Amino acid sequence: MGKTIAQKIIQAHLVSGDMTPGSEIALRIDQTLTQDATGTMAYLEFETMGIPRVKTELSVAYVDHNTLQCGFENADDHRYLQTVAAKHGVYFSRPGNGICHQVHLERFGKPGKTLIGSDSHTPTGGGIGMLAFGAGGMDVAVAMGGGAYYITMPKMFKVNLTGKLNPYVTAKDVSLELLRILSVKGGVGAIVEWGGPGIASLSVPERATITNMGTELGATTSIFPSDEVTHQFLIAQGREEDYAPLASDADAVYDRIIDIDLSALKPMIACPHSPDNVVEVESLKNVKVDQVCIGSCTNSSLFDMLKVAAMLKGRTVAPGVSLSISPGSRQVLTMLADCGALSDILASGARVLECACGPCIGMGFSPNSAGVSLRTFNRNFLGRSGTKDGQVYLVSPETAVASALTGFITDPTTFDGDIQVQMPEKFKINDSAVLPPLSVEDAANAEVLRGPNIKEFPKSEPFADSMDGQILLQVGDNITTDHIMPAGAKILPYRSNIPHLSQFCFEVCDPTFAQRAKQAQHSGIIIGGSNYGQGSSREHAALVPMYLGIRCVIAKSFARIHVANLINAGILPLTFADPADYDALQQDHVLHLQDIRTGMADGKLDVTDKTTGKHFTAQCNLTQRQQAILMAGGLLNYTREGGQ
Ligand code: MIC
Ligand code: SF4
Repeated sequence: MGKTIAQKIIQAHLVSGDMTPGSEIALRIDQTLTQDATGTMAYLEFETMGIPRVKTELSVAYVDHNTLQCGFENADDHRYLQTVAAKHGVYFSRPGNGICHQVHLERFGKPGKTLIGSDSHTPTGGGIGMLAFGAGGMDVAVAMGGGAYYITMPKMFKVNLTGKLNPYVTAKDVSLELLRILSVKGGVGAIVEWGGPGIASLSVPERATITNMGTELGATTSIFPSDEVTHQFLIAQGREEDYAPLASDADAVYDRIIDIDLSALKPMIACPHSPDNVVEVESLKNVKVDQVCIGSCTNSSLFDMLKVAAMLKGRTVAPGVSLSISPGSRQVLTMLADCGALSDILASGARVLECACGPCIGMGFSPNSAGVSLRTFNRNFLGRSGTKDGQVYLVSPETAVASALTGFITDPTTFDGDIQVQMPEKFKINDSAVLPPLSVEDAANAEVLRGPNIKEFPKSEPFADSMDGQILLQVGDNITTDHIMPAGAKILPYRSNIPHLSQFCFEVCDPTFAQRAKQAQHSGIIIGGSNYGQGSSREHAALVPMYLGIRCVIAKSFARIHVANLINAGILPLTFADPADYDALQQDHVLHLQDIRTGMADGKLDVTDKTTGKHFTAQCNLTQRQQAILMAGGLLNYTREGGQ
């Protein structure tokens, strides 16, 4: 039987396991990336493993999330990351050099290689034919130490593209269309492979927009073939030697095939507050816009920015709109400056921000009260922008500019003008903001500099065989990690300070949660709906609840990275055997979990609601390794005890 691209890469990297969908597989990881907001924890974890130098082919530490430096915290963390990276064989991409996924694509990504990153949008690398996964910091730390990455063997989906995009219809619209079809849960347990005759007309940055947004489908990852388009991109980046062709076999079998005719597609928009709340832009008439933000790892490539500049050239942003533009990397910004496009952007009245995540993660540029903000980003979760009642819509750069110019949500196909943009034959290459690690000799004596913001890693406890736990919170479907552990300018600087962060846990859902959890007499339990923990890879959404005494989450279903983070943090993830049991539970009920060890091994546990006297069955789909991790009280304890 023929193989898909992903199956070929998995086979070439398989350390253990069987490639039947649903079974656990372990993969050898060629490259890792971290960003600062998750990286501090990942390197603290790596340090506790006592391995002097990373064992991957390449590991890069980026600083792109926390660049505001409103106090000593961020600068201290940057210094920690720079020194810990230098000591342990990791390249360091300095603050301002760009967003990790954009820079990695430009300078390091290689077709056919495996990459894990402590950021959920690591699948952006699929745009260049990498098998790239978002993961929790602890999994990345293990991979840096040469350990395998464990996942459930995914199903294979294929999106077959035909036709060609019409002017002003973009790769972002393709992503939004797929979100409309599949929803934020539709990709769970699957790798989405893109193919068909339509892909030949999509450049690498456009492909990367699509694989980036695959994260919002809940997909394990997304990937494009590596073809002549990939080859030309690598030549233009001065990295022809990194090229390797990659294609699926003609008789490869997919679990689901979705056809999209690019020629029939229209500009799409995701309405508040979910990336799958998608409609056609033209259906939204007379919606006044307060703010437009262009950038993020989804839409900040040179290709995107040149189109933006071409549309803005000679025009002025509407008086009621505040427009921000954050180029994805220093390379993009430099090339915009060199060709004059930056002047066109500035002349339009746009505000140019640093090459960083910025507004995407609520680091500045929050909208006004109840403000309508159009963003070229990938997430519009409630409160993520920093303004609680902000109305965030997700759009393409073209829709963003058309709307910024008129002041209303505007279908860009009504825009008057032509914006043909060509990819350059050569990108401008200057890697001066990427610092190579120290030599082995120099590293031995190098000091790692830690600031007072770096607090000790919280400790989790092994499980006893039974426990009483109090339901401290019951939440609905599609709870994101932004609900569990919000980010934003006030909180993000404390990513290496779990005690401080803990005050904000679940603040969006219930501001009393953290206080109640601290005062609880029993261990804590959270009850979730379906797709619990979607969104970010931040392990803080598991470490902080663990610090607050949460031992178990019972949900209708979980998002992939978050459930792995819960297990790594020593929190037991259970699912309802009968989702109707969810309705019988209420906050403050005390649940008794009996025979936890045997239950884990059997795949089901008997739970008694001591408050009502009712029983229900909770499923516990854990591999033996995951059971052992939980029994040890988390991955760090497990690794310290010699577990693989
Ligand atoms: C995000 O987009 O939510 C983030 C911020 O990049 C996160 C990582 C984090 O929380 O630090 C992600 O996507 O994994
Ligand atoms: Fe940064 Fe936003 Fe991309 Fe996350 S989604 S990596 S915050 S740009």
